[in-house]
Amino acid sequence: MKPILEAAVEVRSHLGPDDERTLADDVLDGLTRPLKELPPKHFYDARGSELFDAICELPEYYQTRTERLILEANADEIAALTGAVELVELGSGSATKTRVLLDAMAAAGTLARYAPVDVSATTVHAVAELFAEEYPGLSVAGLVADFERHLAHLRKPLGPRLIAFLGGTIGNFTPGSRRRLLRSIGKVLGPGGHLLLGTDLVKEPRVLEAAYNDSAGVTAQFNLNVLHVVNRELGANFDVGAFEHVAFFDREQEWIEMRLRARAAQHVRVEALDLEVDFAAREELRTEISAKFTPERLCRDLAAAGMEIVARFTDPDERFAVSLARLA
Ligand code: AVJ
Repeated sequence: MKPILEAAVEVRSHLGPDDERTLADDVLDGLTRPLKELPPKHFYDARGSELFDAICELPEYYQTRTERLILEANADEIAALTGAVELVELGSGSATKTRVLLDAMAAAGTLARYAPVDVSATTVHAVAELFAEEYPGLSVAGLVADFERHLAHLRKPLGPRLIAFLGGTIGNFTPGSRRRLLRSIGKVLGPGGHLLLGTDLVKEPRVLEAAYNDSAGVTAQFNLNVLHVVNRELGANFDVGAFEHVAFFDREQEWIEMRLRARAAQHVRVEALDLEVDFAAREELRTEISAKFTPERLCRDLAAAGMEIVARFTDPDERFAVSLARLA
């Protein structure tokens, strides 16, 4: 017999054993290049996620609290403009931001489904349970997946869909992969769907650089943590203390770049890959780019993905923007 009610909470996983290979692949690719590089997604093990949460509380790091204020001020309008019945959240961020949007949709009387998408199964289960409990009658359809590859696995929309991609995470993507990702989001917006995109804005380099060189040194710990991840996961022997944190604003590219610089020449072995890597003294390994946007760039990137901006919300100092977009 068919159940009368859909299960309130459902979590599906699209990450298989193969996905563990990505760290190994990225390390092999990234550490054998002339300009060494590791993608920022590997920062976020349990300790890295804790450190990131601590970054969000730092006085210099304005992004998280600014975005939250913008959402609080405009969530009702976002709910009204979109008429969204479901919220898809990419990289399910902090519960507080999600709640602001869900509350507005509930108040508008449209809220039916919440779909958190994250690579961390723990995160997806936690937010799924949390919101199923807090919002009686809400159907929760979690997806443990990589939003760069698995968006097509989302359930069919129940009605107008709102896809939230917040926190400025889009900034981690280089211009080409950024447009590719936006295009793949466009494909799953569904009829009447909207994208809610959080982006940090171009501003005085002094302010930007302070946000990535905090005086408490938390960002430095966060950056260095990726070496602990590689040591643990791939049996590498990085001497973490032999590297130092570097972060600067590249004015031409309009992005913050984080690097780890070898204080002296280093020889590193990565057991799982049977790989030997040499660092010259002061050689740098790029660990993150965090793109900052002008309104024009944002418009162009969205247009390149077939989207147009419906509304743009910002704070009085224009530090951060939350843009609402739809297919053009
Ligand atoms: C989560 C990618 C938005 O780029 O500001 C914070 C990560 N890196 N401090 C950012 C981060 C260093 C953050 N994002």
